[in-house]
Amino acid sequence: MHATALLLTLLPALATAHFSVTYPTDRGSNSQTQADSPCGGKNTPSSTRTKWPIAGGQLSFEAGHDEANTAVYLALGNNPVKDDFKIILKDKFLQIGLGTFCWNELTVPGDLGIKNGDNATIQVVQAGHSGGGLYNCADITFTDAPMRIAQACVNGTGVSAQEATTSAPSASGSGSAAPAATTSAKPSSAAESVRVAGGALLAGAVGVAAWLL
Ligand SMILES: [Cu+2]
Repeated sequence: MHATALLLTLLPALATAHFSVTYPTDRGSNSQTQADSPCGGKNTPSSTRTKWPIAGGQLSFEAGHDEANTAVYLALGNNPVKDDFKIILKDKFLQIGLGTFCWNELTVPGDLGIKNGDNATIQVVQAGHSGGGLYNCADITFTDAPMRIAQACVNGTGVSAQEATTSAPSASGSGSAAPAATTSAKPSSAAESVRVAGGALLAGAVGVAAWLL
């Protein structure tokens, strides 16, 4: 009985995420379900949403892997499903280093017709330990109010971005079926990837899984 009680108290610590979005507030994350698209097994939008500027805003996550291919997507609506995460906020790049990775101004494409009060969900995707994706979502409400960043964020010591690798290991070792357009625009330089939101664009069919394999 004592052993069981001890085990139960340890479980929350063991269930920490592979990575987690820290701003805007995420839905929560759990390492056991984080591979479930689109939101790491957290399928219910947060009841309290972070107000986030229509033009874009701050996003930060805590990296628990010392390197991982990463991308940030956006889906509009109150409760988007997997196929809705088609807007690229940050094309794939390689996150390097453990700790805080952040953008103070991650730009949202201007041609989406987003209005004050519209809801949306930001999705951060990272490659998992053996191929496949890991997911974490944060629910937002867009605002046209001039937003000031409460506290500017900086990357943790030794945390940076590099060009995404295209040959991350896969679990099966076999090629994925019909990879999507993986030869599209290269990420910008490391410095730009961190500080400047690159030319985000709408993709008709985003091969989210393709670059992870
Ligand atoms: Cu992990």
